[in-house]
Amino acid sequence: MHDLRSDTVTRPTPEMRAAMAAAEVGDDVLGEDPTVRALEEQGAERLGKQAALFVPSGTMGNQICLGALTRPGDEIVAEAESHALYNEVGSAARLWGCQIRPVPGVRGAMPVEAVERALRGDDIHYPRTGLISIEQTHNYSGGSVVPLETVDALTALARRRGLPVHVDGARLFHAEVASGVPAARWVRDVELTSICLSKGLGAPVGSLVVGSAERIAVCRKLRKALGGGMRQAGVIAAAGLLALRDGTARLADDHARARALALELADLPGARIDPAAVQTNIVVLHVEREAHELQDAFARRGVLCLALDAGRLRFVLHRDVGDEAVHAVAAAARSELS
Ligand code: TLP
Repeated sequence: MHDLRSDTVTRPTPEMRAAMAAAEVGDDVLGEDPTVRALEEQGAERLGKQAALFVPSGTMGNQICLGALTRPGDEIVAEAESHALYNEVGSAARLWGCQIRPVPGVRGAMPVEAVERALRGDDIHYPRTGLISIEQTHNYSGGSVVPLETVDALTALARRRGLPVHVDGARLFHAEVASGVPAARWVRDVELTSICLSKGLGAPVGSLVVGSAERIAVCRKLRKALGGGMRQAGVIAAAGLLALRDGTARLADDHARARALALELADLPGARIDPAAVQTNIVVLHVEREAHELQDAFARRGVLCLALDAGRLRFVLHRDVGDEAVHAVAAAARSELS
């Protein structure tokens, strides 16, 4: 089976397992786990911020950011197909009493004029706009990089309007590798960022929330409230350290394979993809045949992928799939779509 459902499916490398077995640990809720502390320090440094917090998942990372930056009744402006809106079980509402105002993006990038129009004035009927959230790279639009000019325009707008900004940087390092612009620059003017160690970087578990020391102290308390305070978490942070150190070095291979796959899929009847739009490790194919049905048909041909909805199939490149997976997808697609 070639598993391209997600870059979350990677297994820890032998080096990670060895580091996990040997990790020095302590009680992290008491701030005494040296491996977790090292991971938090190195994560903060990579993003040019004062502090970081190790959390179990990207979803918890995002939700802690939303909770730290809003108050109940607020509206959060986010892209219409963002993970926070689509795939976090309504948690902005469940946990923080916030609603999300969807702004459709162009390849995941919310136009700054549209965001400005979405910000609420002080009419008595309106909620307060509390936060702007940006997803980098943007998953459902096919791993596209939200351009730096857009990020800068959105953070400038937020500053003018006294609003904080959150970046869901589950795949921020893919943007770094695709653009050559360092991750720290991408989030320079952002209050809180969450990054995932367990996607393209290849750790088995874990994410980091990164920001100022003051905000991370607030996040630490929210993590505890959500039951995310982990004890001897150095056992998993040890793999996270290797993911952070080594994980970005091979992302360019995933990007190249994603482009190669997009080119293979580009001319098939019954499907549509713009290969030029494939900038990182995700390929989203628009299909005429029902996508869940196709997902099952691909699985019968040894290829696992994910139907995003009735009309889209997603293939994600990652460390545990190589060129042979690209050929297998192309062969399955030729059989099922032609
Ligand atoms: N995304 C998963 C699924 O939930 C769709 C995937 O396979 O891509 N932000 C972004 C942009 C994400 O893509 C994801 C995971 C998360 C946050 C949440 O991370 P986890 O799964 O660690 O909670």
